[in-house]
Amino acid sequence: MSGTDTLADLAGLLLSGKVKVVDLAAVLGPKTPLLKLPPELAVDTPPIEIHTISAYDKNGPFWAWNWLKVGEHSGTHFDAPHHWITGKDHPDGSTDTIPAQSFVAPANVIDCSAEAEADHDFLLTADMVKAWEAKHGEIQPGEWVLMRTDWYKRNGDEAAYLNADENGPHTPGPTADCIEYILSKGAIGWGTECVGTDAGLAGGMEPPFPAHNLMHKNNRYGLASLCYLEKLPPKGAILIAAPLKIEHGTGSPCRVLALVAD
Ligand code: 23J
Ligand code: MN
Repeated sequence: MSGTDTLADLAGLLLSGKVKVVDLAAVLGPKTPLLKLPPELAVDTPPIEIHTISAYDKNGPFWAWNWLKVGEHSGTHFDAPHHWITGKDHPDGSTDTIPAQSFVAPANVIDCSAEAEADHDFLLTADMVKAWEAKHGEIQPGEWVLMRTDWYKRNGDEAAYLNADENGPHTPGPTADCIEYILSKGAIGWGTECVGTDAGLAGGMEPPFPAHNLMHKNNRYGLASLCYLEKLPPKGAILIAAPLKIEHGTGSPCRVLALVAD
C-alpha cells in the first residue's frame, strides 16, 4: 500500500470517528499549577497572566483578543533539549530548530496509577519498564514513553498537585536507570502527568533531575502536566506534541493530542 493510500485510510478513519483525537492538555491560565524551586537555588517561573486587549468594546469594537504572560515551562508543556545544560549544544535542540518529524510519534503508556496512589514518591525503575515490555511489547526507537499516574486529577488544586512538605515535593517519576533504559531503546521522549518530567525528590538523585539531565543530553524531549493518559492504550496511540516555534525556545506550552483507534 502506498503512503497516499494509507493517508486516505486515515482521513476516512478520522471522519468516521474510528480514530479519535484525544486532548491530553490541561487548561492554561492563572490557576495553572507551576513548579516551585527552592528559593536559595533558583528563581521560579512567574504566574500566568491573561490580559484583555479588547472585548468588542472601545479598544476594538468588532473583535476580542488577549495577550499573555506565560513561562515556557507552564502547564501542559514540551521540554526541548536546550532546557537543560546537558543538552545546550545540540544544534537542533531548541523549539525553533527541532525537526517537525519529531513532533508526531507513537506512544507507550505505562500505568503506574495504583503505585502512585499508594506512594506519592513512587519511582518507575528500568526493571519495571522491562516487566511492562514483557506484557505489552518492546519500546521501539522513536517512540514516546509516558508514565500514567492519574496525578493530573489533582491539577485543579495547586497544593495537592505540587504535594510539597518541609522535605520538598512528593510526586512520582522515573529513576535514573529507568531513563537510561528507555534511552537504550531509542525513546524519543519521556512524559508524565506531574508538574515536571522528574520526580519531586529528583534533585537528590544521581545525576540530579535524571529525566532532564539524561533525556536532553541525548537530544530527546520531555512532556509535563499531561492529562487523561487513562484514555490511551498501552501501545498503539500516535502522539502529536508540537511546541510553539519560539526563537531559541527551551520549551513551550503544548496542546498535546493523541490519535487513538476506537
Ligand atoms: C527547571 C528546573 C527544574 C525543573 C524544571 C525546570 C522542570 O520540571 C521543567 O518544567 O522543565 S524539575
Ligand atoms: Mn519543563
